[in-house]
Amino acid sequence: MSSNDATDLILAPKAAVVVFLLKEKKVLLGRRRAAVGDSTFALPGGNLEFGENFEECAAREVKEETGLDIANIELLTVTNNLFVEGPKPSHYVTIFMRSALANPDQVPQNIEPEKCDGWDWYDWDNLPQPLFWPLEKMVNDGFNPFSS
Ligand code: 8DG
Ligand code: MG
Repeated sequence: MSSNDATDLILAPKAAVVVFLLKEKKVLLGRRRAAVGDSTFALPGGNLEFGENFEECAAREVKEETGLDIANIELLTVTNNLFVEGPKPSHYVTIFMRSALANPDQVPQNIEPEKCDGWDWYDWDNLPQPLFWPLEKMVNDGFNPFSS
């Protein structure tokens, strides 16, 4: 198949940047409203836009989805995820960042209620269920954003 084939473009892998926003021993999660991972708890984040670096994308997505300003943004790890459960398959290279709040007194707002039921802080040792499966897989594999 030629790389100019329209089917190739539609099914091309994409890059997403998602953020472990940490506060004390807690992480910020929201329950998704989406074709992929509906009703599961996930990190804030979204598609990397043309020309952005990972830190810029992390800060933009967190701001767009929660209203929060973040600081100390660092790259943690990358996973490769194929989503076949929805009506349209998708393939994401998911880039996981870590950050802190720019100002610890900020409170998350649910700015995109059509995409999320709401944001809250959850103890890393007592995470809500069900987690979005890419996150669940990392947790089951022993990944810890506090010690990475
Ligand atoms: P955008 O239009 O604002 O750019 O994107 P979005 O609507 O916010 O995208 P998203 O679904 O929240 O994130 C893009 C993809 O990232 C998602 O379809 C699958 C992948 N992804 C993971 N793990 C996680 C996660 O924990 N949270 C989020 N939000 N996305 C994740 O692999
Ligand atoms: Mg998102």
